[in-house]
Amino acid sequence: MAVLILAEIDPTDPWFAQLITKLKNRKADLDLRVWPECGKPEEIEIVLAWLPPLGVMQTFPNLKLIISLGASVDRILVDPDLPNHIPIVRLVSEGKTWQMAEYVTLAVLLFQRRFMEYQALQRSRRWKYLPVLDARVFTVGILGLGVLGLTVAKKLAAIGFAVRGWSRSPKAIAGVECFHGREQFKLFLRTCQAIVCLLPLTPETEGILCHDTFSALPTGAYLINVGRGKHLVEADLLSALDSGQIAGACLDVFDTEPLPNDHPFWSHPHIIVTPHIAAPGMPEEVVDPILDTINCSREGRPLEYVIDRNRGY
Ligand code: NDP
Ligand code: OXD
Repeated sequence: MAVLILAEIDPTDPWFAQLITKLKNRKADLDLRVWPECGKPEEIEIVLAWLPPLGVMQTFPNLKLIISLGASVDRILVDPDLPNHIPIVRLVSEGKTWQMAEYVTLAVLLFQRRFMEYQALQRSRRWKYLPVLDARVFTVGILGLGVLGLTVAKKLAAIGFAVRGWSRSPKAIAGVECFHGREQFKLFLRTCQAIVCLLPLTPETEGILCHDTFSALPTGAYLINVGRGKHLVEADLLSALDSGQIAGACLDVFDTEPLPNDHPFWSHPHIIVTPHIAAPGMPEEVVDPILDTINCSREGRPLEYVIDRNRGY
């Protein structure tokens, strides 16, 4: 039985090229196929999915498992023809978690130490001191305290930031002030100098980074969105930047990716754009969790990181 990589990708993409080589090197007997070269549909037992084309999964009658090649599954669940009895496992790896912690820490420090403003001053050759808020009072609010949010929160707390976190269910995390549920959302936002979106995209979280949320923050707060583009109402961010309610944003994910050439975010002086690179994980490091999951499935052992389709994450 075969494992199929089902992804709408550029065939020369180096991350995928490396992943394929490493999977083959580690497990020479793995019958690995890459869509659209599927062979006979009845031979496909496991799919490794990243931005999978819609409607394809249902054409594999013997499919037993879907492994997301990302931490998220929103682009898999969006398929209206997805067979509903197949477990979906998401990819969790230490390297991916560390990459996310690095990215967010960098963005928080850039904003707290006002580097975007210093870059603008540099361009006009101006030598000027800008006051900064001490990290202990520069409160960072993390939306989502899962695998990634929890690590990010702990790392920021460890380097001295005041950290708050918000999740669906209640949590107790040393050094992090925890809030949960819609009813505590505004209370959570009230003192955040920066917010970091590390939520999964679900019907409850879509559009959560909107005018109402920005208005509940202190004036001049910062936004870091590393969740999904659809968490953000783009027009609301542009208005909040115009009014000064939001002072700057660092965005890694977008409603349309790649970000269209004529999009206003590209040239906005208070927006940092990165091309969905916060935490891809290293191919050599995601091979183990993928092969372990394949083995568990084949040997009938319990699977880790199975998503709950009702919750959407
Ligand atoms: P997890 O599933 O481990 O954690 C999700 C967190 O979000 C949980 O704490 C959960 O609460 C919380 N949450 C979910 N729904 C709600 C809600 N309605 N209200 C409040 N809190 C909610 O996910 P990960 O940490 O692994 O990943 C988070 C997201 O980061 C991914 O879904 C993906 O979109 C994004 N990502 C982006 C990458 C990039 O490169 N830009 C790379 C990897 C991931 P609870 O704990 O109570 O269940
Ligand atoms: C992911 C991502 O979900 O890279 O893993 O965005």
